[in-house]
Amino acid sequence: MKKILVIGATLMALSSQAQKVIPCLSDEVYVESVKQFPEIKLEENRATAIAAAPVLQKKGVVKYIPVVFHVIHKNGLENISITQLNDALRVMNEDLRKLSGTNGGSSTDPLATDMEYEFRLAQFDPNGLPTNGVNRIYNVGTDNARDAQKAISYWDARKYFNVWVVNTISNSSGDPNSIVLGYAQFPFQLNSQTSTDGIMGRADQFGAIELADASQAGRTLTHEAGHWLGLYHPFQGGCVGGTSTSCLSYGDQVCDTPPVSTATTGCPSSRNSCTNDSPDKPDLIKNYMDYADGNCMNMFTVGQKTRVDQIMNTYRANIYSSTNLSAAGLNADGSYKTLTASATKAPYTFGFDVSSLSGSGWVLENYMSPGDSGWQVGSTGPLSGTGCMVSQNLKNTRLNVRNAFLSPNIDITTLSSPSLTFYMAYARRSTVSGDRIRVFISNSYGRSEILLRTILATELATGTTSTSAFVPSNTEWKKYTIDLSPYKAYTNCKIRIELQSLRGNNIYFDQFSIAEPTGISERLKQEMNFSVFPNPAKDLVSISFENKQVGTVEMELFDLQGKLVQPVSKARYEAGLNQINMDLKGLQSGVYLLKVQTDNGSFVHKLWVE
Ligand SMILES: [Ca+2]
Ligand SMILES: [Ca+2]
Ligand SMILES: [Ca+2]
Ligand SMILES: [Zn+2]
Repeated sequence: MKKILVIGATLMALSSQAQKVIPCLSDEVYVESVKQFPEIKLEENRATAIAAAPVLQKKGVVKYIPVVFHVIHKNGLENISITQLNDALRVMNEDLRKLSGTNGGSSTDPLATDMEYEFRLAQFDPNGLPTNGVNRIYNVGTDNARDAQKAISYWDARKYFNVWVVNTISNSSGDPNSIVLGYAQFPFQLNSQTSTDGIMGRADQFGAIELADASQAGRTLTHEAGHWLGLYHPFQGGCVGGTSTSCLSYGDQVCDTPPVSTATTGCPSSRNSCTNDSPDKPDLIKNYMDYADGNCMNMFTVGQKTRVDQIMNTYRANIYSSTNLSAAGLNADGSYKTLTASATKAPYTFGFDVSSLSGSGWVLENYMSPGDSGWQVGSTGPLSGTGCMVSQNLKNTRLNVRNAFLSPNIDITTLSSPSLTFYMAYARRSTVSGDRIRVFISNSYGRSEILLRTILATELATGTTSTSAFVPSNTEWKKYTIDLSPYKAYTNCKIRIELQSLRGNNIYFDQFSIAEPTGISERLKQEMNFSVFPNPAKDLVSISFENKQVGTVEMELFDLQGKLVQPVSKARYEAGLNQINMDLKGLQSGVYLLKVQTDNGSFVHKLWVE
């Protein structure tokens, strides 16, 4: 049934000799499942009957499915980044939606269709708590993983699409020279095998960036998702199901996919492996459910969509129901529910002058260096105060180790031109040191990250190249500034600083700040001769400012939690001196922030109420 192909493996963590690549193990695992749970075969027959009598589905209704990635790792390269996981989702969604500008979108085959299914990282976990949709668990079960290892991390499969990321997958035949790329469980197995429902894939099959195997273009997952949605291989059973009376019950049980004798390999320009179909049509080489190269595949068919809609409606309707989406933090239209704004408000600064990060909201992700070469707070060499972040990178002997630390969620909507600043100090170990820092931003719990900046070793180096541990002097720190204005609507802004280690020396980080750009707001404040009197005040304050020319000035009073206490004024003011009074009666004593927005920018003025 399964053709095994041989390619020169370039996959990670493997020897360079040729390996048998098994693109998909779903059929073999299914046979094992039926042995264990014979009733699945009856359920499959029922699914066949249901799919053969399709009820007309509403077109144009996209079904959204919450996803959780379980990354089982042993601090190795299989612990892929959220950037790579997001790229994996991108490929699956592009393929399922036949999005224009992608491989699928360019298909002109009249049978090619938008499947109208889309995956979204979960925003809430099964307990309703915030999540970025990724569970990372250290477990040596990441090697030769199979169904048994799914228990290491699992969420209710009726509510989430479980995807397990592992280093290697065990092959049924036990052939040590074969590698399995992925496998899926069919929808009609759900009731018998709930806790293993989902797909498992090798870490290098996720997406098409970073550590991904470029030759598959991330489409191993598209293929496995196809099984999870209810599709078989077009070569299922070989040259059967090729007539109008047999196509719904034999082969892949889809009528518009011609039968295929054995799996397609590579990307042939044409192939007709079965000639007993009537009418005799060429194989659909580019079908995602065959085994052509990832870059070759580009279509699901109309018939496949009809089958999927039937099967999904029968077995998985709950997962895309609006109630379930809501519980996972999604709206019915696939957008994310608005999050409660973080209680931590910008302007925000943190100097790492602490002995431990606990309670600070800062989080370490030293997935690849659980020892002391990952990021930690340290008291050696800080730019200011008593501490700073340090990675004793000199001890990182493995290459491309990635360790990160993350800021708390910060509401930056309190700023008009949020600006991120921080300082770093670093030295190279030698001229080949290729370490790099990447700075990411996201809204809400680290999901859907955007890369803000990549800083290479040449730019990072502030100290003298040395093979002994680098400790910076005060003059060996460098300031970095990144404009966050494009993200100023983020109510839960999270910054992730990631070091990718490549033979360098120690690296230090201090004085993190998200605030209005210094200079600009201060200058504006000065130019306007902005003043508040008295300050501290009790019942009434007088605000005065000068306008160079006529223009709008808007003032709002916030408390330190960033909650709007009262709008103060929004009006056009004449050129020259302007004065307004603000009533403070009823305000609790404490510190307030007066946000002033003008045509030329904005600033925040602190106000003390007695
Ligand atoms: Ca068929
Ligand atoms: Ca044919
Ligand atoms: Ca410090
Ligand atoms: Zn398959």
